[in-house]
Amino acid sequence: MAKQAVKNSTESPAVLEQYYRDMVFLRHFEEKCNLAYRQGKVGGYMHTYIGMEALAVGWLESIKKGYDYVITAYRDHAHALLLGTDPVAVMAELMGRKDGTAGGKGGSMHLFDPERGFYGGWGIVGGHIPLGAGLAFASKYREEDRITLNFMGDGASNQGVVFETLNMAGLWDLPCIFIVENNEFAMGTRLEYHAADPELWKRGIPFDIKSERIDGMDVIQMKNDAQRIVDWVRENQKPYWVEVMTYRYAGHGAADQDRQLYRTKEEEASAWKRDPIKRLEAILLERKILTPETVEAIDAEIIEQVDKIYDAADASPHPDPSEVYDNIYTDMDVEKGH
Ligand SMILES: Cc1ncc(C[n+]2csc(CCOP(=O)(O)OP(=O)(O)O)c2C)c(N)n1
Ligand SMILES: [Mg+2]
Repeated sequence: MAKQAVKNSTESPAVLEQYYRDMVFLRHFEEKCNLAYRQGKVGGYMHTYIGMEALAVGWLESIKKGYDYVITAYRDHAHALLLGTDPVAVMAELMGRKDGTAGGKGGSMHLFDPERGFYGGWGIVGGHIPLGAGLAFASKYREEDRITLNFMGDGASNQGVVFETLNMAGLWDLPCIFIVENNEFAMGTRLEYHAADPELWKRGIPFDIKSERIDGMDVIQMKNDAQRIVDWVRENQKPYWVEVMTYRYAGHGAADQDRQLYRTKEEEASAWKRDPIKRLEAILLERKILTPETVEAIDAEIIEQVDKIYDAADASPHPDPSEVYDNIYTDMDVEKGH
């Protein structure tokens, strides 16, 4: 079925090229983030999405950007960038600078851009899942037809709060899509060692939630499946649970330099054969939408674009020390409740 969807895909050449550009942009952007980390310009934790690009591109292409809600964990650069958050602000946030999305106080794990429907960027594994259900509840309560994409990792799907949230989502028919980004690892722990039943797709079933497993390494297939599910949830105003199969090429975070403690070089090399960027590139070349020359030109163009983003972010000043206590607490009017 997967192959057929790709073969029969009706996306125009321009759309397919855009998916390609988006994925290449994310890859180069995050390679630059890794460089900035190694240069000591990024403090705290940082987790890249390298290898998983097709997943976010497919899902975010299938929603109404800026209208629907999106929430995820700390592996959040791709989601923010694809929703249109200024890449300079994202890079500056990683570097702890004034022009960052949170003025440099949030860092890589806490990107946030509610104007574009992006509600973070959260560091506590599984902790944001009920918040995502809350977003879906809000749109239902207000009788809007927004849907919420509630992303989590395979490890996060074991957290107790996820099961409580699924119960409420099933009970209250929340228009929320729970998306498990199954990249086969929770830090250094392989799926089989952390999940009693590694078929994570089944976890919505006890809560009467439609559930399925899909491939997240082929962007065309991903987009088709995501669109079908997004349309169904918008139409039926009910939740959906999806396990998306992907792979994390990098270490867990930028500080994880010992990947061979939990997986072999051979496994990594074999996983690279499924690289979603190369996979789409092969299709574009085969359909003559791109040539080897245009592939190279796109790459060079995006590298230059990312270099400029890095320079602009690096030119942003560090926040003034006098602002250290700003935006930590908010003044609340107890009478009004906000
Ligand atoms: C409640 C909680 N426990 C432990 C951690 C430490 N921790 C950070 S990431 C992580 C692994 C999560 O793996 P997964 O959900 O598969 O997401 P991935 O990193 O693969 O995207 C752990 C255990 C945490 N941040 N929060
Ligand atoms: Mg994982």
